Amino acid sequence: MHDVLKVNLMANIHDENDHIAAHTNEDLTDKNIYVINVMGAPGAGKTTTLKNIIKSLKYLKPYVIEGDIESDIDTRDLRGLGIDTFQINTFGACHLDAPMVHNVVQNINFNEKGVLFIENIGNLVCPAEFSIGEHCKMLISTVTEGSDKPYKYPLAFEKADIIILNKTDLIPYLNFDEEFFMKGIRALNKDVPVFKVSGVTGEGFPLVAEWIEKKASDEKGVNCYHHHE
Ligand SMILES: Nc1nc2c(ncn2[C@@H]2O[C@H](COP(=O)(O)OP(=O)(O)OP(=O)(O)O)[C@@H](O)[C@H]2O)c(=O)[nH]1
Ligand SMILES: [Mg+2]
Repeated sequence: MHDVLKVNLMANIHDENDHIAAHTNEDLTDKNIYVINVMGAPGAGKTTTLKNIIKSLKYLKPYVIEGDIESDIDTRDLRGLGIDTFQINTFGACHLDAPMVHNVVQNINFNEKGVLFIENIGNLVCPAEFSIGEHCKMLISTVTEGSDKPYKYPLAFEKADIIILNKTDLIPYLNFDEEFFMKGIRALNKDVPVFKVSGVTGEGFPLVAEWIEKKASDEKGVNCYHHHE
């Protein structure tokens, strides 16, 4: 395809996506729902981390949308814990987009103020390119992926409003270089908070939950959606 045509086509896709994302964001802000786009590689521990953060929430009701290419394994897991969870299957697409999320959100009865976690497709590249109506992007990175990930997959680290470093219980068995990891993050994203957690020891989740509840209350009623540049 001609390069100029391709660039214009991509710009149109992003404009249309962002228009719908802004609409979802406004609608959910009005309903006092704080929306978090949860991103990370396959198996980074997105679902495990969500379960642990949700246990530590004090004031906000949790809602979850599970994005998966196929299967409802994570949705059944969360529903089994009594968490209001809704499924999106993309049947091939490597990321969620704003229309998919908008369709599901329209049918959810948000009966209490809360936080909506949207677990994106396990992928460290594509989800970072598409807004889906979130107030905040959470990136889950793990010590098992290696400390060079901010250098190799910069966009996700650059766009994140909060970064979770997961599976810290495994550090003794790996050669994870935390200083190198942090240096890579700081080159891309000067002020992003980085929380260390472990689903095995339970370390770190109360601080993450506290951060979320503070952000949600600071931004409650405010449309803080930023347009895609
Ligand atoms: N050792 C250790 N294992 C963990 C931790 N968190 C998650 N796991 C394990 O990592 C595997 C993947 O966790 P999930 O929570 O399913 O990861 P996910 O990112 O939701 O995976 P997908 O939805 O398939 O992309 C599971 O076997 C978890 O038990 C942790 O903190 N430490
Ligand atoms: Mg999962």
